[in-house]
Amino acid sequence: MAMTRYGMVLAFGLLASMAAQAQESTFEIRGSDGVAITATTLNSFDDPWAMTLLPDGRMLITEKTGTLVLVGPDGARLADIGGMPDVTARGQGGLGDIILHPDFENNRRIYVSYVEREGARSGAAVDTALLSLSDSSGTLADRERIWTQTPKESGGRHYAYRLIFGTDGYLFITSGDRGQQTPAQDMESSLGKIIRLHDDGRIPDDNPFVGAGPVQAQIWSLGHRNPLGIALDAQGQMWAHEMGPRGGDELNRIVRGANYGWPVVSDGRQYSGRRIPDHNTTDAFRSPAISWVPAISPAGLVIYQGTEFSDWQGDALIGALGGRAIVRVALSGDRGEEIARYSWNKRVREIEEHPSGTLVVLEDGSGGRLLKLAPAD
Ligand SMILES: [Ca+2]
Ligand SMILES: [Ca+2]
Repeated sequence: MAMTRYGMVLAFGLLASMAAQAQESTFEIRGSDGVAITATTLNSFDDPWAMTLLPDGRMLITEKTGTLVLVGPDGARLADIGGMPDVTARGQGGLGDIILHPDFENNRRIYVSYVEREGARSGAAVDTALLSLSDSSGTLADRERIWTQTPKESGGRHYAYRLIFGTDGYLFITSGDRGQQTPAQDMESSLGKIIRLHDDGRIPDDNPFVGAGPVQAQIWSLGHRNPLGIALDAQGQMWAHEMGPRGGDELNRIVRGANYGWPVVSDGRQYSGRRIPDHNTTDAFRSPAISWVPAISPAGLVIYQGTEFSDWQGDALIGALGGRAIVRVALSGDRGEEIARYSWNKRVREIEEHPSGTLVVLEDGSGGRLLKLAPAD
C-alpha cells in the first residue's frame, strides 16, 4: 500500500531482470567423448512435445496439453496459435508433432498430429492448415483432417505420430502400435506402421501395397512399435528410431515395403520377462542399424549436417527420455555405432538443428526447458 508507483515499477523491473537472468542461465554439458557443450536456457514449457523452426527464425512448439506456441528466436513466448483442434491429453498422447510443408514459404501450410477420441477409445489424427502470422499472434485457417489411425484403441500408449516430408515430396507419419503389438503385422490395421501420403492426404499410386485394402494402400513400412523420431540424412535417406519393450530400442533405415519385425522379433524382452527372438535369429525381417539393451527410450531425432560441432556431420543425434541424454550415433551404410552420450540428467523429448549449426532441444515434462546447445569454445 505504501509502495509508490515508482517503487512498484522499480520492483517489477527488478523481478523482470531476475527472471531474465534465470531464463538466460547457462551450464556446461561434458560428453562421454570429452566434448564440452554450453547449454543456454531460453524458456520452459508445459509438457513440451515437439518443435519446428520457422524460416524467419521463430519457432513453433507443441505442448502436449493442446497448445501450439509461437516462440521468438530468443525463446520468448509470443502467442498461442488460434484455430487449433480440440485436444484432450491422454496418457502418452495429446497434441503431438508440428511440421511445415516443404513449400511453406509460399503456401504457409503446416501439419499437426494429435489424439482424437471416440467414446472410451482414441487414436492419432493429422490435420493440415494454413498458418497466418503477425509479430505477436498467429492463427490456423482452412484446417482439414487428412489422416486417422485405424482402429482406435483403449488406453493412452504408443501413438507415435511423428511427421516428416520425404525428399520425394510425400508426407510420412509414424503410427505406433498403441500397445497392442500384433497389429504391427496386420495389414488391415494402420497401427505399428509408417504411412506415406500426398500432402493433401490422398494415397500415392506408387505406395508398395496399393491395390489391396484402403489401409494397406497407406502403408510404407511395417513391424514398428513406437517410433518417436524420424529424420532424413544428407542423401535424403529416411531413418526412424523406435522404443523396444524391455530393452531393444532400435534405429532403422526406413525403406519401401520393409518389415521391421515387431512383435515377432526384438532385441528386447516383454515386460513380463518373456523372451522374444532377437533380430539375428531370422532374416525374415529387416534388422536395426543399432539396438540398445538396456533401453535409452528414444524421442526426437536429427541427422546433423552443420559444421558448428566439428566431426558430427552425418551422425544421428537421438534424444533419450529414460537415458537422460543426447545419444550420438555414426551411420555407415545400414549400420549405426554409438559414439558418445551428452547428459545433463534430464529427459530429452525433442531435438532440432538450427541453421547456424547449433542444436535446439526440448526437455520432457512439466517445466521442460527449451535449450540452445553450442560447442563450449
Ligand atoms: Ca521437430
Ligand atoms: Ca525391429
